Amino acid sequence: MVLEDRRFRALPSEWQDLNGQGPEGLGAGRRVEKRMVVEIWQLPPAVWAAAGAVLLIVAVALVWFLRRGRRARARAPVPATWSSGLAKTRGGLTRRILEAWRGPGAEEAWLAEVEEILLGSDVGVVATRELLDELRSQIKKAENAEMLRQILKASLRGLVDDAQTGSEDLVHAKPHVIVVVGVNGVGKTTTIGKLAHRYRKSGKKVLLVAGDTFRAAATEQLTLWAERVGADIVKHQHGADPSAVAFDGVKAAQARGVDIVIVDTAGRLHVKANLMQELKKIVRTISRQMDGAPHEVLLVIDATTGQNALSQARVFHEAIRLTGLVLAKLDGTAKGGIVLALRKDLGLPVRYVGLGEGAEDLAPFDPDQFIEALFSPTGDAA
Ligand SMILES: Nc1nc2c(ncn2[C@@H]2O[C@H](COP(=O)(O)OP(=O)(O)O)[C@@H](O)[C@H]2O)c(=O)[nH]1
Ligand SMILES: [Mg+2]
Repeated sequence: MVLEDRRFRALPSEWQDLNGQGPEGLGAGRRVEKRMVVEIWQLPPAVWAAAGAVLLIVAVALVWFLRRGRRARARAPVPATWSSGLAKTRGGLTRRILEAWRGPGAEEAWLAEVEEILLGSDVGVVATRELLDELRSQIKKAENAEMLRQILKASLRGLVDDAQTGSEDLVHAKPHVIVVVGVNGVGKTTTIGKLAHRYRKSGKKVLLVAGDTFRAAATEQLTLWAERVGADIVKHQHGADPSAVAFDGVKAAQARGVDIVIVDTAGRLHVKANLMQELKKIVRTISRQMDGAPHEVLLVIDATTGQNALSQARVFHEAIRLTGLVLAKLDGTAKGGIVLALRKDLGLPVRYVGLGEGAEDLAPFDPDQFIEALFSPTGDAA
C-alpha cells in the first residue's frame, strides 16, 4: 500500500486526475501502471531510434567477438589428423580399389587388379593373401558401389583386428624408460620430441637422453626438442660412449623423480654389426641400473621406405628385443598399407604413427581411425 501511495504522489497532477479515485484507492496504482505501458509504446521516435542504435551496436560487437574467436582457433596449430595424414594412401590404395570395380559379374578381373594394387601399396604378401581370400568370399554380395565400399572396409578392418594402443597405458614404473632405435633419418629424434610432448601434456616429468653421440647435430636437435616441450636432457660430449650417457640419464632420472626417460640412439647402417652391439650394450647398461628397464624398446621405421622397412624391423628385432613399432612419415606416402604388412608379417604392435613434422603429429595407432581415414571422403591430397 505504501508503495502504491508513493508512486501515486510522484506522478504528475494530470495523471492523478485520470485516476479518479484519489491516492488511497488500490485501483489507482493499477491504472497508473496501465497508463505507463501505454506511454512506452507512445515514446517519441528519437527514443526508439536510440534504443535501436544500442541494440545494433551490441549485435555488431557480438558478431565481431564470435568471429575473432573463430579466427583465433583457425590460427592455432591444427594437429595433423588421421584423415589428412592418410590422404595420399587413400588416393593410392582405397580409391584405386574402389574405382577398379566394374560391377557384378566382373569379380575375378577386379580381384586380380586389387592384388596388384595391394602389393604395390606395401600391404605385404601375407596380408594381401588374407585380404584377397576375404574379399573373394564376400564380393558376390556387392550389388553396388556402396556395398562394395562396406565390404572392403570390413575386410580391411578384419586385418587389423587386435586392439592396439599407444604405450601410455604401459607406464607403471618410475621412471618408465623407453629406448628408441632405428636407422638414420627414419624420424627417431623427431618421434622422441613428439612423444615427450605427449607425456608433458599429460603432466609427466620427462627426461631425454642424447644417446646418438655419433653426430653432434643429433644432440643439438634433441636439445631443441627438450627446450620446446619442456623436458630435461642429459648429454655428453660428441663421440662419447652412448651406454655411459644412457647410464647417466637413468641415474639422473631416478634422483630427480622423473616419470619418463626417452633414450635417443644412433642409427648408422654402414656398420650394422657394431650398431647392434652398441644397442645391446645400451639396453644391458640400462637394465643393470634399473630392474625391469628398459620398459620399452621402440623401433622407428620410415613408412616411405616400403618393404625395406620390414627387413629392417626383422634385423633389429633379432638383435634386441623390440616391444613395438613407430611408423613415422605415414603422411608422406601413398603406401600406408605397410601398416597391414607390419602387423601380419612381424606380429609386433604398431604403437604410434607419425602424421607430420610438428609436435602434435604423433598419434597412437588406432585401428578404427586408421580404417575410417582410409575411407574418409574429405581432405584428399593425392
Ligand atoms: N612428414 C613427416 N616428416 C617426418 C616425420 N617424422 C620425422 N620426419 C622428418 O624426417 C627427417 C628425419 O628425422 P629425424 O628425427 O632427424 O630422424 P633420425 O635420424 O632417425 O633421428 C626430419 O626432417 C623430420 O622432420 C613424420 O611423421 N612426417
Ligand atoms: Mg636422430
